[in-house]
Amino acid sequence: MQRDVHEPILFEVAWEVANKVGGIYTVIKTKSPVTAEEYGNRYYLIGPLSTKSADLEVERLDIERACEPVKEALYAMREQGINFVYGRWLIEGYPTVILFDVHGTMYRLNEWKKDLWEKAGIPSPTDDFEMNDSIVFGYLVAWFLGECVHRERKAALIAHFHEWLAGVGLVLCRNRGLEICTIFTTHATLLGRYLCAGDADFYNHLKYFDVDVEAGKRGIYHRYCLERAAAHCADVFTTVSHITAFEAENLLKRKPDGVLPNGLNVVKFSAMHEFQNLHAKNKEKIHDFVRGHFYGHFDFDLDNTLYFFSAGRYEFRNKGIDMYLEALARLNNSLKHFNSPMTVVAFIIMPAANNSYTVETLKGQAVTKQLNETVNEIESKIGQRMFHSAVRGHIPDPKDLFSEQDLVLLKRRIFALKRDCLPPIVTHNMKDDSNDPILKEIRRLGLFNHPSDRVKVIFHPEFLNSNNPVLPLDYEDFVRGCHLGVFPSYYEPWGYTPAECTVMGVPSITTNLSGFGCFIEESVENPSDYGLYIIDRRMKSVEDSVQQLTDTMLQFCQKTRRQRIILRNRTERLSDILDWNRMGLEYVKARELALHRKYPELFEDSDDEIDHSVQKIPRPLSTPSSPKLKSTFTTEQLAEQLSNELQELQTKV
Ligand code: G6P
Ligand code: 1S3
Repeated sequence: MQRDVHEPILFEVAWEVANKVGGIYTVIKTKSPVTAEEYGNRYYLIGPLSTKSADLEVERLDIERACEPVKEALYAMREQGINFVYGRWLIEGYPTVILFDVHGTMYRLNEWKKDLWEKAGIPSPTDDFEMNDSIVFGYLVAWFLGECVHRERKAALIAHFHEWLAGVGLVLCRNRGLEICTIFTTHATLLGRYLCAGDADFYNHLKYFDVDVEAGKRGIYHRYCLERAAAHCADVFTTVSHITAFEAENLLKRKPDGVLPNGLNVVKFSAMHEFQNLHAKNKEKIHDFVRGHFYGHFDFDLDNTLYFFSAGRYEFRNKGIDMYLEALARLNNSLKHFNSPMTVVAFIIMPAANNSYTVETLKGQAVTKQLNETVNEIESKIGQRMFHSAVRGHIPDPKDLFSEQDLVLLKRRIFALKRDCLPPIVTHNMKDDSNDPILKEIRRLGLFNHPSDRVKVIFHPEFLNSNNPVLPLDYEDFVRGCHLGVFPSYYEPWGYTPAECTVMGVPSITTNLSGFGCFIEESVENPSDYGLYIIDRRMKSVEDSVQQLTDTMLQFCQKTRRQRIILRNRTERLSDILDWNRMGLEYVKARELALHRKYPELFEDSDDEIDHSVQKIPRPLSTPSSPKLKSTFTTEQLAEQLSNELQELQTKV
């Protein structure tokens, strides 16, 4: 049978469809508008049913509205007692979703486990609940795709599976010989993550690990088998970055066919200064928090204070928090040594087990709030007195404006600001304070928020939101208010955190071990001119990398306000290269390759690989240019750059 490869139906399968767990949710969600635009109602997202998030995020619809093969496939499954939600995900792009009830189908688990072992040789122990979920999910997906492929006689079908948790469905498609073009994207390898979190010299030994033994030692052999099988069964195998491609080739033993980097939905403001204003507005809110947190020791100048932060999943070594803290301690010494007027407040936003806020944290915000209210009250009374006097034609005597009573009230508020202890490092009561890796390291380094310290540390072990009683900001607004994001990751297949900083015009530090860092190195001629600093963690010793990080932060502290404003403008200008409108093209290429491999006779050309040629973004014109660069400019590029420079100058004025 000849299928139409020009208007295929696309199914994208992931555990994080309308179900937020980590970074893959961001990938699927932010990519949806471009894919929905390309495929229209031929695009279906398939995930597990999590009623908690589905109730909030999905508009349930009647399956009558689905296209014929999908509708019939779902009816057939419903007749067999399978429960699912069919509807639209309430996000930009409004894509159609099919969410299968995995837990409601657990009664089939043992039968399907046995089948997976017999057909694919993939073992599954009883106590790995995530693996169990992935098996039931995979069997439901393969069942559904099988029903569709038998009913759809015209269009070609593509199924794109993300990460090992969605891998069973892919393995079964291959095993059952379904006529579907399959793509598998791994966003991190299981073994890579485990090896890096330990003490392995990962990148230098990548070629030499005995993968089965290492997976066995860590109790993940069965998951590893599934991940490896999915990588090998796919028509097209991809990862999110070149560094993860290298890792996958060595650990999963298949060289990826291509790299599909992660994009973002870039929202551009019509005027450049708008995002700068947002920085100033949100920085004010962080100032409010800092005044409260450091009450009694608030002896530094907020005009000369910089906010640094690191955030993400709590993986101490993988996310480079060990390096961040060590470099902060060195920065503290340098700023003291140079008698710098600058203070750095360094935040760590990483969820860890806790029992809510400490009394000290709450008290800090309460006493400064009271002081603020008292000052406002006095201010209003002074205004009234001044008015009453002036309305009678008298110029008031300043002594009469501020009463004895006001003074007493103010003194009481000021006395309440006294405290015997240092401002806390951590905002919450930690469940295991003495063994927490971040707190242990801070103790070792002696970063205790002493008045003489020029670097202050605040660990907030919970993600942020605007209902937060002490730091009421959503994560995005918090990032906008900060000056520098610091993400010195050791293991980071992509790394959305510095990418998000970029689209918000906030400079950041990443490493050449993160997928994003490598992508920027390939695409931008001199990233630091754009406020993107890439620490070398690949070729340098740990000591040298820490020093490079320290020097980068120190140099940032030496910038004037005007230089920081210009830098933010340049950072924001880079955001276009991270937009899905551009990044999504790699997904298009992967799908074309999958079709090509399944139906080679229908294509004229004989290309059997993804073309990743990139054109580097040159240095901004306002930095001293290199002769090489001058000769590579086209007139259009020059015109565009000049118009950007003009905008920069206007912002400065
Ligand atoms: C933005 C605002 C300016 C403000 C500046 C502060 O650019 O538009 O009004 O002066 O931020 O920058 P800084 O780096 O000192 O926080
Ligand atoms: C993974 O999530 P993680 O933070 O566990 O996938 C993300 C999306 O592709 C990626 O950005 C990240 O580096 C990976 O590690």
